[in-house]
Amino acid sequence: MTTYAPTRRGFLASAAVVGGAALAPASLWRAAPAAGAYPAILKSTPTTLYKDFGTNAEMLWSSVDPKAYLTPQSRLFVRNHSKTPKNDRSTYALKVYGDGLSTSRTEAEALTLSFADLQRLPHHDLTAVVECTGNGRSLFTTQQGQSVSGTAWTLGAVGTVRWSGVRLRDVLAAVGISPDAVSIQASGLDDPFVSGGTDYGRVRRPFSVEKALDDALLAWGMNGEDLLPDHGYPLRLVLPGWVGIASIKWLGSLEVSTTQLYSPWNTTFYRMTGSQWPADSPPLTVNPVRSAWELARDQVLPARPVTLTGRSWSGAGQISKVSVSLDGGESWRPAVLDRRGREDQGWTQWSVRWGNPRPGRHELLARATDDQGRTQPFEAAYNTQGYFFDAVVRHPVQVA
Ligand SMILES: Nc1nc2c(c(=O)[nH]1)N[C@H]1C(S)=C(S)[C@@H](COP(=O)(O)O)O[C@H]1N2
Ligand SMILES: [Mo]
Repeated sequence: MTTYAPTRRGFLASAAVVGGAALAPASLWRAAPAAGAYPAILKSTPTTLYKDFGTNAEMLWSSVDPKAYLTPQSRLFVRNHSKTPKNDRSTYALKVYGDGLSTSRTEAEALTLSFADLQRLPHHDLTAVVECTGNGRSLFTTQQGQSVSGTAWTLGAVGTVRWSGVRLRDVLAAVGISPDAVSIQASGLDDPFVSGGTDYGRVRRPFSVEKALDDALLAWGMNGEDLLPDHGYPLRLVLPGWVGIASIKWLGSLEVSTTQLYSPWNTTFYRMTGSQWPADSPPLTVNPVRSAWELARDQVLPARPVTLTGRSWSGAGQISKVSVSLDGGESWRPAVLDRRGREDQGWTQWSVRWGNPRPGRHELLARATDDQGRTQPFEAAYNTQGYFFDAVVRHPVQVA
């Protein structure tokens, strides 16, 4: 996506487009392009920080500040099925309905909760990784020689942020939920997703009542700021540790049901597909273990001792061990775990001293294990949509 020079008309147009503009520093806003056009992503995504995929943009690992544990909103990847919608906190309403409420309600009879209603519930914060199911997808091709469909992310469709909001279990207790409820469908307020001539309707995905009552959050804040429009303003669902698609942005409704609910996002998309997978493979939920170096691919390093840094994360728990290789996988040593997600579900920062980088091309590898005993494999399981690339990445660098 192009970043346009701010013209007078551009500033006025972008201010009119975005209800929450006053909540974020002006520098985060992308000026509007020509009259009538409306960009998919509203915040600025400069090429120094992002790789641009049009409706999606990934964080460049080479731009990550090793001293910052949290990913700033101005640097967090964006994944939009259509485009960031315009929402206004003062008129916002969350609809809650379904036969799984203590008093069954059709969609037409939905309870509506205003932003002020939600803010009256106990506030809760948590730190968690947010990561796209397809993060690392391009490595199926570049590292495993396989072709897959979807955005060709490298490893930057991930971040760790501090969310603020209210627990979904407190919201459900306030509206009244039936003991027979099993499934909740979250729907976004963004435009319907149209792809290959098919209109799939609004982005929506069901999840278990068990997850809802465990650690699900309805979030209005990130890292102490109001959510930016691109990240779900005014309210999004957060399902910590689960695939990014589970955390529906611009949350418009929750349908609570006594029967399992379905949408294209748990049947067609975000399941393992391909000849080696059963036709009824389950919807993907908990993210795997992955690692990244805070370096560009093919980054040029000087031929003198250097401390290299990176991060590892898991949807299932804390990282307990990271092994690294600086010689293409011939020898391994433990990385120093510098800072972990002490609470909640953030990532772990690590470092390794490279004492004698010799001129030439080298491959750096990092392999993490989580406290559930899951270790990154050397080959990711092939699937046609390129989900869950969790293999140890061979990261090329040049020493000159
Ligand atoms: N309503 C809605 N929610 C959504 C999406 C979307 O397109 N629409 N994309 C999902 C996907 S695939 C991911 S990876 C995350 C990305 O969150 P972010 O853009 O805030 O980083 O949002 C999820 N929630
Ligand atoms: Mo995603």
